[in-house]
Amino acid sequence: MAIQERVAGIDKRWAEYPAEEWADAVVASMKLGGIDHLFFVSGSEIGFYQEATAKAQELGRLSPRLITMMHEQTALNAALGVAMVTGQPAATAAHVDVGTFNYGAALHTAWKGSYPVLMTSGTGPRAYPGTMAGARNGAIQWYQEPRDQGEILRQYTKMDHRMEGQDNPGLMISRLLQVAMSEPRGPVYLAFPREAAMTPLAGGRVRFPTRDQLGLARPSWPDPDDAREVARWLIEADNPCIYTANSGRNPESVEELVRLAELLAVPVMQDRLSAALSFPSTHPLFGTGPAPRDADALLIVESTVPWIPPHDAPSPDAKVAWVDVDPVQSRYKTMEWQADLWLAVDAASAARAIHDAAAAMLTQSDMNRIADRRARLERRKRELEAQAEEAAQRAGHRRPIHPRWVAHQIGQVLEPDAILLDDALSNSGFLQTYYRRSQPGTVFKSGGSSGGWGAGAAFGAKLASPERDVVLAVGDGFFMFDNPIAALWTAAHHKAPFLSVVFVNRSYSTGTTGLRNTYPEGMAAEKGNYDGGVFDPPPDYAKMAETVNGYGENVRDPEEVGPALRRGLAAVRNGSPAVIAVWLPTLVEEMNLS
Ligand SMILES: Cc1ncc(C[n+]2csc(CCOP(=O)(O)OP(=O)(O)O)c2C)c(N)n1
Ligand SMILES: [Mg+2]
Repeated sequence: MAIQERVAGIDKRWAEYPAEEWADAVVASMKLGGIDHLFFVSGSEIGFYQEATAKAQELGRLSPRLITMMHEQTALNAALGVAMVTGQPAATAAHVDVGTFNYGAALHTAWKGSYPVLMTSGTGPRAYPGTMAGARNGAIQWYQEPRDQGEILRQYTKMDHRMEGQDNPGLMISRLLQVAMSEPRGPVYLAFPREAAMTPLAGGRVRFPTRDQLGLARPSWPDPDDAREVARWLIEADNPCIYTANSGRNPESVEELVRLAELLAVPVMQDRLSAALSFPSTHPLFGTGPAPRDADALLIVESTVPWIPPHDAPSPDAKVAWVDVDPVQSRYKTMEWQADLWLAVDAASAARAIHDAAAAMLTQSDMNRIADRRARLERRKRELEAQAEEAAQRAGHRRPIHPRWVAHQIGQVLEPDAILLDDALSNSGFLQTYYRRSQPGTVFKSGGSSGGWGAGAAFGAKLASPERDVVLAVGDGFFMFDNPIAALWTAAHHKAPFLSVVFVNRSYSTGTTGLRNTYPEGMAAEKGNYDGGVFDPPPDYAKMAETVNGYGENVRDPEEVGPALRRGLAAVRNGSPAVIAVWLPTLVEEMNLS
């Protein structure tokens, strides 16, 4: 019996969609589930995606846009870029086990960064030749079948599935997307055999529930007693502070956190590893707080590592409240944090509830104390900004160029709504000091620890927000991990150009400053032998842009940094990807300079 006859009418709330084979149902369900882009790297068994999307385009049916990509890691990072900017899922398609392996370290980023992406790959056909549509028809297919394809990446997914004969294909996509999009969000994987994808649907119609018909759970509200308790700790404290990192992944949380912080004049510190801007960096309360060990009431808001124990840990007398949809961080293994209250809620609801509880209990004397603190923190912010500006101006005179100056100049050229991707590693701190970002959704980091994220994610971000500038600030080592030519080609070809600012120190901090920190008295440091940490001379990053008819420039003069960035942005606004490679001292030289 054909599948359509089996599923038709199972649930009358499910709409009917035109589909001649399973692949048609799958692309329709993807689109209905919020997927606009399918990042595709070719393989003989995944031609069904090309056929289904081409057919949908021609017949005006629902389907994501198929985006031709040149490398699977770039494809997955591009999907992460779309998800990070839109909050909606994106999908990838790769070739059998080998393409799945090529997703590579982007799998780590997808998982640790909680991106709701649908990763797929075809499987090597295994049906006996001629017995069904999609069956084996080439010698290579005998090589392609692993014992269990999902096993390759299972520990980096919330759920994985191999599409099989008893499935309703549209339902399975909706279900995978429901899981990916429900908090804590995360990647899901589908192994899609060609034989399954090409299964005919009798009658040319199929029924399935959409992702939203299955439903996404709504964020919960904290217990009002808990909200009052945290409000009381923050009000009574002399030195309270909010420590955040990733809450800005939901842009709505930023406004709620600002309201709470302003009501009580609580400063907000954002971790350097933050996946998104969680608080406006220009706000007087931003960056003016105490270190965790000096605070007496700490509100941790979606931060994975708010301090390094034991040295930086809060005092035993301090009150600690920890807000996260998964506050015990079940995706991470060894965690030794302690808190007085764990609140399993999202940042926006928690901030709103604590704000409302606090507003109802503030006394006049509380408000006077808070006003004093506000004035003190505003003064502190002005001092910090003046010091940072002075340091930047001094750095601006140094030859060779100081990375602090590059970060400062990036801050000067960004439009308020520009999207900045920070993959600048050892220079990320400078970037945070100078980027001056106030709008939610204007700064992102990978959310994981893998190199290779930036250029693919920047392409995805631009594809999803064509009207905004997208700027990638990236270490020269990580830029090479990005598959730069593949990413730049896709940016040029699909008219989604971004500006890459490469910090050319010809070094890995891991293998230079990191090595010296690990072996301060070691032979390598004593002799200045940093083999393994320095790659000098480097490839010409600017020429990489030229290989795809983009704009590239090497900059060695501090006065040229700003003008070069503006030329790069102009090129990008004219439709070409641009690479501005700024030459710095190597990190070995920098250790002796500063
Ligand atoms: C895939 C991957 N391989 C290796 C590392 C280890 N690693 C962390 S930082 C770093 C150095 C990156 O160099 P670069 O991008 O030039 O930045 P810099 O250290 O110069 O600031 C390396 C190799 C990693 N994070 N990811
Ligand atoms: Mg480097």
